[in-house]
Amino acid sequence: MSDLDRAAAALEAADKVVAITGAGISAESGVPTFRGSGGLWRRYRAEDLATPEAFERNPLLVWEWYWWRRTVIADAKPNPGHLALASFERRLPAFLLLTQNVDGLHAEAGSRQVIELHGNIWRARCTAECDRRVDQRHDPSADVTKLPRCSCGALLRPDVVWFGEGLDSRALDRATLAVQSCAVLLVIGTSAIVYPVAALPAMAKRHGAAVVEVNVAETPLTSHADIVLRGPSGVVLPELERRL
Ligand code: BV8
Repeated sequence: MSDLDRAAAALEAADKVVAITGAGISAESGVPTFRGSGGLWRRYRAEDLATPEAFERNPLLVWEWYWWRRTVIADAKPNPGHLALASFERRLPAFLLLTQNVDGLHAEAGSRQVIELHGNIWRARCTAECDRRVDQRHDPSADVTKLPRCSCGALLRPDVVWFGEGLDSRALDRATLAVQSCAVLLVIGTSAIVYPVAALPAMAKRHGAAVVEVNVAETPLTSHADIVLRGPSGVVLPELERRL
């Protein structure tokens, strides 16, 4: 039985399936990954940009990075990998999608049961107590020369989780409960090194889940996975769906 057939059989037998995705699932949509070849991190040291200290030091530089990333993501469309996960949600008895991605492509592909653990690049939030959130997807006023401000006057920041910041506790609790009670955990397109999300697959395994990794390369998770499907998620996931 091939690994794809084994993975399909595990999905069909599962009462509950959870998927964790990272930047790799959006690579075939033209969104650069963080650490792969040609990734965002090559040209930008994320430690210099995706941190509260960086924003404190130079908010315009941080906004320029996010505005640039928005221009790349604005042209991106969901790829067959995103679409296959949206189909899993419709076809499997219980399916929850946990994503580290901030590009919003899972929702655009039709996934509804999605937890965006690292936030969403199209939202901005107030840096003051008002904590207002603003959807900037259609915000023509994103004038890239001046800093966006909340109606209360304080600076707005990208509504994403930076290094050194805690994830939303309710979202992380939901994600933790889900991986502790699923029969199969799909881990797709992530280098599996950013915590606390990188701790979830081991937690799932401890609670009896079968872990299936979908990646073009080896990661720290590979040796712990029950099934490894080596290949681009835009090819592997539709292949998996065809076997259901
Ligand atoms: C926190 C959002 C504490 C913003 C991001 C040691 C132990 C534990 C923790 C730490 C530690 N050292 C440092 C830490 C803390 C740190 C951390 O984990 N650092 C890492 C680098 C070691 N974690 C944090 O700071 C987290 N917060 O710990 O806070 C705390 C707690 C309570 C209260 C206060 C404080 C916050 C982490 C979130 C940071 N935010 N992004 C933005 O996007 O700008 S991280 C960033 O990395 C993205 O979210 C991204 O999703 C995430 C993970 O990267 P990947 O998605 O995996 O992407 P990557 O490029 O790395 O890999 C792509 C993969 O796809 C590769 O494997 C590649 O082979 C594969 N691929 C490529 N093409 C394809 C493919 N696969 C399939 N198909 C393809 N076609």
